[in-house]
Amino acid sequence: MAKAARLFLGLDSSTQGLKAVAVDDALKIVHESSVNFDADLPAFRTQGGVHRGADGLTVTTPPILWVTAMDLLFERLQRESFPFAAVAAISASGQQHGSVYWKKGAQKRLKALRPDRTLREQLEAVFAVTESPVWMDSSTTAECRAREAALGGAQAVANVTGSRAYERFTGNQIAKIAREQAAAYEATERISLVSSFIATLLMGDYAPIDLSDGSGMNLLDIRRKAWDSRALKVTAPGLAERLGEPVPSHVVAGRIGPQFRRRYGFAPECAVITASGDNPCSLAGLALRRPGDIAISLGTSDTLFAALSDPKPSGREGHLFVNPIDPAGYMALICYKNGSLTREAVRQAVRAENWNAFGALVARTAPGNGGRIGFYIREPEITPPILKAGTFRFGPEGEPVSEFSPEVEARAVLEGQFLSMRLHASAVGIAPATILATGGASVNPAVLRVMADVFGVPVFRGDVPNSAALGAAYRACHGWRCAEKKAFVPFAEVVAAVPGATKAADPDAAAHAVYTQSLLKYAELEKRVTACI
Ligand code: 5FX
Repeated sequence: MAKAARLFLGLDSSTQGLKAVAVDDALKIVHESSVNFDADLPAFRTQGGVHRGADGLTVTTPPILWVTAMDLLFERLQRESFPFAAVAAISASGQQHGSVYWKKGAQKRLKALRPDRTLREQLEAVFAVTESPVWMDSSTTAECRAREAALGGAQAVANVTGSRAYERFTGNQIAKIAREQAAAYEATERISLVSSFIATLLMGDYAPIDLSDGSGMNLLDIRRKAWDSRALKVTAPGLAERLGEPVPSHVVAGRIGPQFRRRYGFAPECAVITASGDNPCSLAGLALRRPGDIAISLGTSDTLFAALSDPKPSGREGHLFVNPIDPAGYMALICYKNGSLTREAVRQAVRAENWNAFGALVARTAPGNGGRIGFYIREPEITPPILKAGTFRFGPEGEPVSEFSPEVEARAVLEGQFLSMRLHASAVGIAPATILATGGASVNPAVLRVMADVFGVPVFRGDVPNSAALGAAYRACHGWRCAEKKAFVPFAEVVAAVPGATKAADPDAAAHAVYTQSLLKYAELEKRVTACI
């Protein structure tokens, strides 16, 4: 590839693989590379990057797999003649909530990493826990209930940490390890998140946890931006020293370590910008630049995220994190399990042969669907928590009905999903001004029309593949610019050159007014649905 002037490298250690995206000074992508855990590292026998326990709840990945993937990714970059020496700064994204337990003596090993050997050869024996719990794990219900009981309930936990106690959140995972594997916990010198773990490998020394990914642990006071001593205490003994101090996401964590310098040819001054979680990095990668810009990713699961300044923690729904690109602000994340697969199941049930035919069905009904509302829970839902699957349909007077006509059914699934998003987004303080729709279903005009009308704001469309790795690269550039200027540079200035997305739908005021009425009814019915199952 052509010799680049100055590059910024972003890595993303996700559930299924490890990716690298390099951008130039103008934030244009100049190189991409990746490793898939199942296909490229079959010896670890992962499926979708994870090992599942016999209980159906435990989900883990060996940290040595992530180490081996780093060796392989950098070998690939080297083979592709990637110009390591041109990298001014590097940062990483990691799947949120996963944790790594470094054994006593590991820091010494990290500092003594040799360039003539792989990381794997040198780090095989440094983990106190050889299977790291990841975000898909849901085996810590007992720890969650104990946390909420000790700290005054779900709302009290959310008020401090930004989320009620969730099984996958790292504090609850640490509590389980301290209880079930007491000797391993005792032998642990440091705990990293997946993000800070990748930065640690890059630096050859412990990298700090950033405030944004650190908000996904049920341990951080998101307003004071420090570990909450009560939350630490109910988790495990001696936790503060094992976590280290959390830092803002844009700060320089250190320089690239000697192993990477000498093995691959990085410049000694190459900065490692503090790593963060995949959702925080995606917020950066989507380059949401004005307050009120929110993104809705329509994929297997649907995710809504937004930057906001006045968060309202909820003991029922959503997560609030410190904002990764503006340490004075916050970001909200609302996850839905019933996304594209549920829309697809309804499309098939109404016998629409493709999404155009589905759109034509939707167009046969009016916004508001004559007062009919449906809940399509194919998978146990996260928002709101609905553990039992089922379809719940209600007529204009709120009376349960057993079926809708195909055109009413087609509209009902879309309206139900977006009314839920509007309701739960507003509950945590999100007031959208624009929506960026991404993901597979964002190509569908019928979907975007209902979205624009329900929220009453313009919808833009723009798919950003690998938004987490790209966001890590943008954040590397942001952190580097802040360090160069010795002052915080607004992220919007850094991404000013990134082309904006195209507008796909403007809201219709009359339709929006109808949906504002529907929302009241929807909220009532949602209470009934969640109460009866
Ligand atoms: C967010 O809270 C999640 O658990 C997931 O989106 C993971 O971050 C996926 F890696």
